[in-house]
Amino acid sequence: MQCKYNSDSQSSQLYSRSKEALFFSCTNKSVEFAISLPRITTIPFPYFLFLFLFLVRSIIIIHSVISNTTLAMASAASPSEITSIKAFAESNGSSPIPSTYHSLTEPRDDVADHLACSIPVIDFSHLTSHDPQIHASTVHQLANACAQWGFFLLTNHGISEKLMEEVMEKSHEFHNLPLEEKEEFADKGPLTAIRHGTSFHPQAEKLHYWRDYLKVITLPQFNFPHKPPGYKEIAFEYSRKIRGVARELLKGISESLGLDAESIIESTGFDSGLQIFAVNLYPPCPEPDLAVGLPPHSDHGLLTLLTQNGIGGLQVKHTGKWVNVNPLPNCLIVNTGDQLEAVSNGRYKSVMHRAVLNNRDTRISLVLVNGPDLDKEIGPALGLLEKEDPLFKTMKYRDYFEIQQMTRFAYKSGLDEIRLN
Ligand SMILES: O=C(O)CCC(=O)C(=O)O
Repeated sequence: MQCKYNSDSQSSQLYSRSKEALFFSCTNKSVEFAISLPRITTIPFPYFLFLFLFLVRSIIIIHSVISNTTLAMASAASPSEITSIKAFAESNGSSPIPSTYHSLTEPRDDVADHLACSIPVIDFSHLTSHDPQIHASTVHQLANACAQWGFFLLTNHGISEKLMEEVMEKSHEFHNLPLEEKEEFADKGPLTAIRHGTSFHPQAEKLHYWRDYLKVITLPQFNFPHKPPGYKEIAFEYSRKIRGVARELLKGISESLGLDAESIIESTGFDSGLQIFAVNLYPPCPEPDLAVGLPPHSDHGLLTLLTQNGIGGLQVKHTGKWVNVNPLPNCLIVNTGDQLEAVSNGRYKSVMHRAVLNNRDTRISLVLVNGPDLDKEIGPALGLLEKEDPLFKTMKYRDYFEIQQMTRFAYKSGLDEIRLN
């Protein structure tokens, strides 16, 4: 390459500074560039510096755009491949979450905190009391709790603290099993006996939810994973105790509607009914203001009984506002489901609730949905229809369950599909 020095001392210096770079360019690339070299050497130093810095900055910008695009592509591609949000969260650390997990629609902090302490508390031992006055007054409280909130805290339910701690501990152990150990339970559809998965329904939904779950049908037949050791036995005991509590609550609820105590149990075939035992795990989320553990939804059964590992996150919609559910120690959180709204002919609403996240602690909730017999036709209780018109169609719980599973992705209540008028 032939290059001449300019006699101007500033430009000469410049030339020698730029020589190395040009040398590489020339050897690797074009002759044209070598030809234009003499003109570059005549550019005054400030302009050259400006051009040089501009070039460096452009390279940095282009590099960052390329690497962000690569990241975004990886994020967009990965959610459908995420089979466990727990595993993903552990590897992702505090990095931004994939945009498909930006599923929080209403701010989680926009809550009516002053209402949290108004969530009704029902003393179960009073409901089962042989003292007619104590029992009657508790039935009255139950009526108000179901009609006004659809949510209440249940104390003195008779399930030992030890059993509740053990089932929680085993549930944590289950979620801590290596992924390959849980593969045999991979979700194969809503009425499969045992299913492990993540989010709501990753294949069908557009936005994903920061939750892993184990869902097991524990009634009318008991199913459960055979690992970790001892989990199945503890879960059996817990499932049956919860069913007993739900049965007593339904008797009180029947009475509160002016029906015979056994009326709802008989008309729904409750004693051969469905129970789904769900174990939700919500790992800490680095962006809890963007993601949600579970979107607003109602439950399909009659009564849901929930307990958690001391970490809050459940919110209930009450008079148009989200309210944090702050449980009392060792209580159960109870909510009314769609089937109870239908049976009570709309008197006891199935209430929307959701699970929000935090960036510190893993939250676990044990959620036992107690429903009617899948093959029983369910509709407004006949005793109520003596004085009022039915508000819901009567249909088999199995058929309703299918409708509900389909509508939940559209954030609609399955009840809208069976409402009359
Ligand atoms: O984890 C919670 O608090 C809510 C769980 C729930 O609503 C569900 O599993 O349907």
